[in-house]
Amino acid sequence: MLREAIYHRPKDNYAYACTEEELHIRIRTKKNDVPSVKLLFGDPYNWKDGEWVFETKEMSISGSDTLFDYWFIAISPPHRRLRYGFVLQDGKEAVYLGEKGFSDEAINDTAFYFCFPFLNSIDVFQAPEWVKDTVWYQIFPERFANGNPDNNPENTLAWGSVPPSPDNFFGGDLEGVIQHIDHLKTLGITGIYFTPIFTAHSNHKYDTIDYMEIDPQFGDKETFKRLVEICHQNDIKVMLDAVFNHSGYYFPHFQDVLENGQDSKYKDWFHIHEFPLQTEPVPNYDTFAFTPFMPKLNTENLEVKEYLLEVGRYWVREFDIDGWRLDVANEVDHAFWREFRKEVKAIKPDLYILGEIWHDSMPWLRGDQFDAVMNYPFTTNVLNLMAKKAISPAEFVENMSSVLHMYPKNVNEAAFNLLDSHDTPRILTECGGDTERMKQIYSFMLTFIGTPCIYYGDEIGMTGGMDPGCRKCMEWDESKQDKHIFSHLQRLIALRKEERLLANGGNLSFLPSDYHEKCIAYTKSNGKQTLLIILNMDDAATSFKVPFDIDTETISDIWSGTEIEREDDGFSIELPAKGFAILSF
Ligand code: ARE
Repeated sequence: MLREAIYHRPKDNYAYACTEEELHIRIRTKKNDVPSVKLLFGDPYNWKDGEWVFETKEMSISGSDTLFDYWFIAISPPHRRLRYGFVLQDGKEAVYLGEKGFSDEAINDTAFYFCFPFLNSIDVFQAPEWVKDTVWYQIFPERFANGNPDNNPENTLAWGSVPPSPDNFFGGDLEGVIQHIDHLKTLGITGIYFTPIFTAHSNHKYDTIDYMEIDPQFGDKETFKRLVEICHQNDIKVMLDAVFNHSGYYFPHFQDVLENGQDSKYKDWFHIHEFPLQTEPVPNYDTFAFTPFMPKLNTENLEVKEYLLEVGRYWVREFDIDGWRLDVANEVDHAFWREFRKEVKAIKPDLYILGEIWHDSMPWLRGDQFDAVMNYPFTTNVLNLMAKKAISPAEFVENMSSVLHMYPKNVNEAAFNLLDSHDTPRILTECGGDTERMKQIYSFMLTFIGTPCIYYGDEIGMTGGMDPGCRKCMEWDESKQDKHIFSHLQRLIALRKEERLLANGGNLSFLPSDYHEKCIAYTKSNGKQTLLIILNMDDAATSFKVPFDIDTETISDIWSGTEIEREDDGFSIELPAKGFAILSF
């Protein structure tokens, strides 16, 4: 047994309260090294005749990645407190593991063991329940639809007349979204994520000038209020983009520092290294990346904090938005985000707080800051298998197991899953224009765990490379829209609404690794019903056995609407290349 590979540490993703009663406990061992792991546990205060009273329960493997097996158990301690350890056995030895290390026998001292001191309900991570049922649609407002030419900025180009560039404008606005709400309603999405809409200099608006105004090229507050009302009337949530890590160069407070230098009353609003300020050849102040036109805000400064917290409150209080997506969230201090959560949740307790973080985000997902992050590790893994074919299906499952075990289950359930965005090439471009493959990839995302997001235009087959290529004007000429993709996504979204188990609740687990030679297969079950999703990763039609003892004569594929008859050796299903099935039993 390789003890060096064994790891557990409460809390985070290894020991967490999944509900107010249920603890989830995980431990990691070297892959295929330990055949049996038991949880040894008891109430910290339950002693009898000088002996600590404990019991043991078998744990099960909830997933494996390239290096490790992840063991799991759910347990509901009667008094919501627990001392626990592990008994690891292979053919040759049994070892006991507690907080103080390994032992060859059970130790009659609770101090040896790990501790989950008390399951306080306020500590339970709780993302808004509605998020799990939401299918998001991301809109880059400048490129979605020009509904009101009167607010066109200078040099606005004819819609889609030339390729997008970092500096050109086509006049997209909020009125354009209102005029196309039927497109979104027909698709079936139930949430819109808008990239920034406040007054800013650029076409992307990540260089804010006024956090309290709608950019005039997008419209005004009355139009935005009407947009939110119309979305809500159509059961569509609205999430805005908060750019608090930095302001724009023309943000009046930064302009004041440029003009007055050390005498500016705003000099401590930024991280300035020396005066006078200089923007080139290298800015002598902190910025986003090395972009001189995005000076980093000092969110530890009380005035800045108060200013931005009011921005956070204002758009929730006055316009009833349903979520904030937080730009460059990982570079803003944790203290600010803890206050931000308190302030905006006080106004709207079920507001969705989504951080933009591309890496492991456990420190922001403990329940005191974000409800979720943009799940780019999910994106990378999906692209590597399904678009780039750079890994095998079995490696994909290992990588996805690793991604899932980065976080608690209740964090995974609210994860913001995406295939592309305004910062990445479009998924159809990543698939080399293979629409069948792209449809299969969306089928995966819309049947997986987490809340999925469709990037505007993907639903009609738009392509585009890295920013700015991925920000083309939305294609509204129906003769140029791929209706097959649209109806595929429309059906998937409708099925996700009909089949609750697809969207919410239940437990997801991949089939054993040796099943994944030519497919990706996972189940979602709630103890009563099981859905088995199989995606054929082969380029040829392939038959797959259903590796479960099912005591019925037929099972349904709820995607194709067909019934599968039992054969002598059980059930199997033939899938076309790049096809998939959702079997229910
Ligand atoms: C654009 C071009 C750049 C160019 C720059 C020059 O894309 O290549 O150098 O212009 O001005 C916004 C605009 C962008 C603009 C950028 C800078 O939308 O068009 O860039 O401002 O002016 C990292 C951050 C992540 C960030 C991305 C872009 O971690 O937070 O970089 N994403 C947000 C928004 C962007 C926005 C900004 C931040 C700035 O979503 O749209 O850009 O407010 C790896 C790394 C990630 C990295 C990711 C992408 O995966 O792990 O950390 O994200 O690549 O580069």
